[in-house]
Amino acid sequence: MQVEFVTSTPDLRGRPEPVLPEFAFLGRSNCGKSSLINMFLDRRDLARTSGKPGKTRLLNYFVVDGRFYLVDLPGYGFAKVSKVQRAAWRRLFREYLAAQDRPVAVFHLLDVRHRPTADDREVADWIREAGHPCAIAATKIDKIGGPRQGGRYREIVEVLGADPQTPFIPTSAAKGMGRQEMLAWVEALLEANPET
Ligand SMILES: Nc1nc2c(ncn2[C@@H]2O[C@H](COP(=O)(O)OP(=O)(O)OP(=O)(O)O)[C@@H](O)[C@H]2O)c(=O)[nH]1
Ligand SMILES: [Mg+2]
Repeated sequence: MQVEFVTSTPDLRGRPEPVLPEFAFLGRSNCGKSSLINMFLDRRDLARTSGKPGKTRLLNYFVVDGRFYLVDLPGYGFAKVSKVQRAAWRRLFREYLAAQDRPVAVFHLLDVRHRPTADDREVADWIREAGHPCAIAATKIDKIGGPRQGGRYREIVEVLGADPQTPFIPTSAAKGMGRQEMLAWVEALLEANPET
């Protein structure tokens, strides 16, 4: 897998050319997003290394094998942000998800240990309204014993109101679990949309 950082942009006008399918990683702050992106890309520290002060409101674009973009969005739902920052991320997320001018698919990340919050539900609604293909990735599954996992997965699907057809991928960045399933979903979508 060949990965290059492309650009960081605070708004949709700064999205890179050429247009390629975009796989956006969305999740609550501390859900394990940077760790999962690094695991998915098979890089130790790529998601962090794009970081500069203020990165929290930027869309970070990586190009993978020249075929698709991985888009790292700011983590949402962090309790300590100001009203102004919260409004800014809502606007950025809404704009990004509502735009229909680029092919977008979403990995929605949820920490397996926590019941999805109102923020998680709202983001799930925006993804659905936009009609983007979406896979749910439960993160940090190594933190939960096997017998409890099924119940956690069902709760996530239920609370989000996800369609039962929605791909659900248990992952652990710590144990390297779920990467093949994520790649398979990406490949299936790329093959289904060869014109993009
Ligand atoms: N056990 C375990 N811990 C994990 C896993 N993924 C992430 N963590 C831990 O969870 C914490 C947050 O991980 P990050 O990857 O930084 O999460 P993030 O969503 O990018 O967080 P912010 O960017 O700060 O919002 C760190 O302490 C990680 O080591 C995992 O698969 N298993
Ligand atoms: Mg992070």
